[in-house]
Amino acid sequence: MKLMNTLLTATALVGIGAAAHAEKWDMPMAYAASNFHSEVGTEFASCVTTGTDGALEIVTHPSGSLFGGAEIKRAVMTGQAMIGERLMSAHENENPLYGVDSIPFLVSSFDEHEMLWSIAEPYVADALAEDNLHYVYSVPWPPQGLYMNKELTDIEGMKGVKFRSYSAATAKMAELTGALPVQVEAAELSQALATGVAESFISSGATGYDRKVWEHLSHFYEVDAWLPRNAIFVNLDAWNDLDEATQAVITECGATAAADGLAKSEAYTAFTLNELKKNGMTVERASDHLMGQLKEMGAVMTEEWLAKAGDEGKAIIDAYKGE
Ligand code: PCA
Repeated sequence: MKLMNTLLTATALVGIGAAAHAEKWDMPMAYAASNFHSEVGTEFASCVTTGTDGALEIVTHPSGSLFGGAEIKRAVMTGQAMIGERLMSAHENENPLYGVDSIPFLVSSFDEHEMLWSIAEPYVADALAEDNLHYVYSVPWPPQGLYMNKELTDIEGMKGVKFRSYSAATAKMAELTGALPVQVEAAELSQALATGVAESFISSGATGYDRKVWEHLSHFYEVDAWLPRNAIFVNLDAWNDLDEATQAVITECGATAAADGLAKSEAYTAFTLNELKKNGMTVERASDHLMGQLKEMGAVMTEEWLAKAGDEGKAIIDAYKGE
């Protein structure tokens, strides 16, 4: 009887121990499940689940199904979700450093962008820590181009056009070109185009492909304005509560995901532009005249960003230009 009791107690303790240690984290993500960011996030989640032998299970929720894009950062800051993915530049209004990847025409290729990011990453990680978030990894979107429902040869053509924005920089672009900005998450983009709430926007070929924009728009101009990033972050209190071994698994899975995400983003660039063409869109580089006008606007935005971002912003840009 005594032995029986001991066995029962031991079993109960093991049971309680496992229940107390196994955790499940829901990971809200804003973009379609088939998008490469979401795919990489799902692989990252299973890497953590496997790497911790199920002690920490991460479950992804793409398409803004758990929290819409605009709510994800706050949800993780406040612990409503322990981990999430968000487009950093959508939060430039909170901290200019979040918009370091959206300074027009500072970088136009993946290589230039990665060089800028290697300098900016620790600054952005510090900014996130001030917001009670631990930065895990991030992945760039392909270069940003202009989607229109008509031919665009001169910036004048954007006057009065309803322009979907996703960040402070995209809203500013609308303002400077005389377009009318309307903030819309990618998950609601098809709807916004179908109902005429938006009739143009700046984004990657990837988002145009994901949202089948050829059903509504006719032109994509490659202008390579910038490459914005999605970051994955953990609630800082939840992070600090993890043991070191679990933190190490998350960090390693994050490094793998970052490398994989970059490769996927690069591969997706040509693929998606081709798909836009195949589906009847005119895909071409913007004319020199239009590029010149856009770059003038970019110079104004760069000055404004530097004025807002202070010493840290200047340090990043100076280091980048000195490379
Ligand atoms: N797609 C995202 C952000 C940048 C991009 O290429 C979007 O349009 O919401």
